[in-house]
Amino acid sequence: MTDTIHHRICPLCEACCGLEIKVNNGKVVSIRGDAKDVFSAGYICPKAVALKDLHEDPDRLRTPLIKRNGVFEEATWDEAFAEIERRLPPIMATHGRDATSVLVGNPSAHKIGLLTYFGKLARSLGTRNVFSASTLDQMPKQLSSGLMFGHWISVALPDIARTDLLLVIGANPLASNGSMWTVPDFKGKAKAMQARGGKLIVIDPRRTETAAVADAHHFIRPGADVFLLAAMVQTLFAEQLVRLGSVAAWVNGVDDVGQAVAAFTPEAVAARCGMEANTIRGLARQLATTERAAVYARIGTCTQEYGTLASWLVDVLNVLTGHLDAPGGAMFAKSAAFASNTAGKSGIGKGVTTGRHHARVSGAPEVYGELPMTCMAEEIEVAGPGQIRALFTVATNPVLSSPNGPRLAAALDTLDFMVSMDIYLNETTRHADVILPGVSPLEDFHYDVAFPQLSWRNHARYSPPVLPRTDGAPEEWQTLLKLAAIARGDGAQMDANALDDAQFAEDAQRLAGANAAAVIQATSALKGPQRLLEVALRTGPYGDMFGMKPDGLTLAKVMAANSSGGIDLGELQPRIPEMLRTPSGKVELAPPSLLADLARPAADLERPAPDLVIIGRRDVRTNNSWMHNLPTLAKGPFRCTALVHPIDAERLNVKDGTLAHIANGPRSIQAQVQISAEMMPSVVSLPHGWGHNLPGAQLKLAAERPGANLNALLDDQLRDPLSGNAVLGGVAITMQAIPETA
Ligand SMILES: Nc1nc2c(c(=O)[nH]1)N[C@H]1C(S)=C(S)[C@@H](COP(=O)(O)OP(=O)(O)OC[C@H]3O[C@@H](n4cnc5c(=O)[nH]c(N)nc54)[C@H](O)[C@@H]3O)O[C@H]1N2
Ligand SMILES: Nc1nc2c(c(=O)[nH]1)N[C@H]1C(S)=C(S)[C@@H](COP(=O)(O)OP(=O)(O)OC[C@H]3O[C@@H](n4cnc5c(=O)[nH]c(N)nc54)[C@H](O)[C@@H]3O)O[C@H]1N2
Ligand code: SF4
Ligand SMILES: [Mo]
Repeated sequence: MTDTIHHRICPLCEACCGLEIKVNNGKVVSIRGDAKDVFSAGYICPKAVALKDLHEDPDRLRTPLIKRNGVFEEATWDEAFAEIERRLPPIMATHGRDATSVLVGNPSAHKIGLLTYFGKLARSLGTRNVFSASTLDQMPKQLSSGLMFGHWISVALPDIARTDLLLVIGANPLASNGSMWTVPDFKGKAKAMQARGGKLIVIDPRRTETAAVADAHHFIRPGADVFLLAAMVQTLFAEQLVRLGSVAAWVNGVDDVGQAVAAFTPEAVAARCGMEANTIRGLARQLATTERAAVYARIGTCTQEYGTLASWLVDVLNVLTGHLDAPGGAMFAKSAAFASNTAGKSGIGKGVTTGRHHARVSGAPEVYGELPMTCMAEEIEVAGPGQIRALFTVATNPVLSSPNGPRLAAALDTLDFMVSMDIYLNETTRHADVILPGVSPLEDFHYDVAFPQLSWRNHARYSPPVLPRTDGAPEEWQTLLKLAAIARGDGAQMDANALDDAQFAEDAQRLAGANAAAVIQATSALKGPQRLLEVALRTGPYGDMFGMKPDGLTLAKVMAANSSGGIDLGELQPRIPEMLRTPSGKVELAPPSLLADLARPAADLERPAPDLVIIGRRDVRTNNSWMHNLPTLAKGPFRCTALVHPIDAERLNVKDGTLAHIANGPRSIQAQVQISAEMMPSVVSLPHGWGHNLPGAQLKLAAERPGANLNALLDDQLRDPLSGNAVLGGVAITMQAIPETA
C-alpha cells in the first residue's frame, strides 16, 4: 500500500501546531511538523509524535464500560445509554436538577465537538452545579479581561513579531509552549526579537528554561506578583511616566488607579516580593520608555490568592505605558469564527457580571457560569437540597488535577451515579458507573474554537480526520447530545442527527433571526459542529455573509486550504474601540470590584516569608495528568521530582535522588528530591498530574513510575475570592528526609 499524507493541527496544547502525518494501511508511519503551515511553519514538540502512541495505546478505551457489582464490564453503546436512562431520571425526579452536576476538563478546549456541545448537556441538566478546569487555571485572567474589555475571552497578548521588550511573569513557554497565548515556537520568536535588539525579561521563583534564554531573570516570592505589579504601576504615576498612546480616548478610570496603588511603593513591597526596590522601579521605567513592549503573565500569576488583581495589573501596565492595542505591544486577535468580540454591535456591549448564583455550601459566587472546582467535594458531601448526587465528567481527571484530590476521590465514591466521558480508565473515571470512550484525535476532524482568539497571528485552519472512526462509535458531540436528550427526558432512542437538526433549528433562530430559514437551507448538507463552524465562519469577520461578500470565507474554502497550510489572515491589527463590549464602550481600567479587592494585599504587605513553600512546574514531555502512559514521552529521566535549592537541601538534610516527606498540615506525600540551583531559596517545585498508583486505574505504563500527587498536598479551601480560582502555589510546607532503610 502507498503512504498517504495528512495535515492535522495538534490538539495536545495551546500552540496548535500544524502536523504532517504519514499513514500506511491504516497505521501512522510518521508525524512531523508541517513546514507549509501558515501559522506554525513546521514547529513541533515531542508530544505531537505521541499522537501515534495515544492512538495505539492498548489502555485507551474503545468500548463503553458499565460498572456492575464494583467491576467494569464492556458494554455496547446502546447498553451504556440505556443504563444512564435507567439511573439518571429517578435521581432528577426525586432530588431536582441541582442534584446533578457537570465538570469539563482541559482537553475539551482542544476538541470542537466537546467545546460546542458540552453546553447542551449542561443546559439540559438545568443545574447550577457546573464546574471546569478553568477555576484551576485561567479564570482570573478571564475575569479581569471581561471587566476591562467586556468579554471573557478578550485577552490581550504580546505582538511578539514586532515587540522589542517582553516581560514574562509566571509563565514558562519553553516548557508549556504558551498559554492564553497561542504562539508555536515561542523560543524561535523570542530569539528573533533578541536578534533585532529586543529584550526578554522573566520573573519567576525558578530560573526556568525560559529564564535561561532571557536577557534578565528575577526571582519573586511565590504569590507576590500583585505587589510587584502594583508597585510598577505606582512608579509610573510617581515618575510621570503614564502615557496612554493610541487608546487614550477610550480609557476610563486612570486617576482612580493612580490613587488605588499609591501605598504600594517599591520600598513598601520589596521585602514582600523578595526583590530590590530599584529593580522594581527599573522594570517600570524600562517598560514605559521602550516604544514597543508588552507584559505577559500566566498560570503562576493566576493560581494564587490575588490572581484576578495580578491579571488585571498586567493589563493596567500595558495600558498605562501606551502599549495596549499598539503594534509591538499587547494586542487582540481577530478570530474567523466563534469570537464574541466580533459578534453583535461593535464597540459596546453588556460587559460581564459574576454572582448570578452562589455555591450552596461556601456561598462562592458563580463566575462565567461556573462554580469553583474547590467547592466540588463539599457540594457532594454536605446533605440538603441541591446536594450533588449525579455527576457527569467530560475529559477531566480532578482526582489528580484538583487540590485535595484524595478528599474529592472519597466524595466521588458517595455519589448515587457518575458518568465519565474519557479515553482512559484512570484515577477519576474509576469512580464512574458508566464510562463512555472519547474519540482518538486522529479519528476526529479539528478546528480550534478558542485559540484563534488568543493567537499571535490571525489564521483559519481546518483538519479532516486522519483515520476512520472505530466501527459503531459515535462522535463526541453525538454522545453529548444523547446525554442531553436523556437529561431532558426525551430518551436515548432518538437518532443523534435528528436531535441535532432540532437543536440547530433553535440555534439558527437565535443566531440568524429572520434569516434562520435561509441559513438552515444553506447548511442542510452539514451536521453537528461542522454545521456550526460553517455558520460561524460565514457570518464571522472574514465571512462571505452567505454570498453577500463573495470573496469571504466559507467552510469549503478553509477545508480546501488544509493541504496548503491553512489560511493566513495576517498580523494582529489594532481593534480598539471596535472589539470593546463594555457597557461604557471604554476600556475600564478601574473596575470597582478590583479596586475594592486591593484592600486584601494592602493588609498583607508585612507577611513574613515562610520557611519553605511549594510551587508547580511543567515539562515539555508531559501534559497535565494524562500523557504518562505513552512510551515516547514516558521514557528518559524521571520528571516528577521536587526541586530543592542546595542551601535548603543542606539545612533539611535531604539528598539528591532520595525520597522526602513533604507535609502541609494533615496532608502529606513522598517525593523524590532533585537538588537544583535553579530554585529561589525557600521554594520547592514539584509538577502536578502525577500519582498514578491508585487502585482501579488502567494505566499500565504510567503506574510503573507513578510519581507523587502534588494536589494531595494542597488545600481545597484556598481560592481567589473574585474569580473562584484555586490557589495552587506558594503554599507553606515542611520537608523531611526519609531514611534510606525505611
Ligand atoms: N497543583 C496544580 N494543579 C493543577 C495545575 C497546576 O499547575 N498545579 N494546573 C491546572 C490546569 S492549568 C489545568 S488546565 C488542569 C487540568 O486538569 P484536567 O481538566 O483534569 O485535565 P487533564 O489532567 O489534562 O486530564 C484530562 C482528562 O481528559 C481525558 N482525555 C484526554 N483526551 C481526551 C479526549 O479526546 N476525549 C475525552 N473524552 N477525554 C480525553 C484524559 O484521559 C484525562 O482523564 O489541572 C490543573 N491542576
Ligand atoms: N508540556 C506541557 N505543556 C503544557 C501543559 C503541560 O502540562 N505540559 N499544560 C498546559 C496547560 S493546561 C496550561 S494552563 C499551560 C500553562 O502554561 P504556563 O503558564 O507557561 O505554565 P508553567 O510552565 O507551569 O509556568 C508557570 C511558571 O510560573 C512559575 N510560578 C509559580 N508560582 C509563581 C508565582 O507566584 N509568581 C510567579 N511570577 N511565577 C510563579 C513557575 O515556576 C513556572 O515557571 O501549559 C499548557 N502546556
Ligand atoms: S507544542 Fe507540541 S503539543 Fe503543543 S501543539 Fe505543538 S506539537 Fe502539539
Ligand atoms: Mo490549563
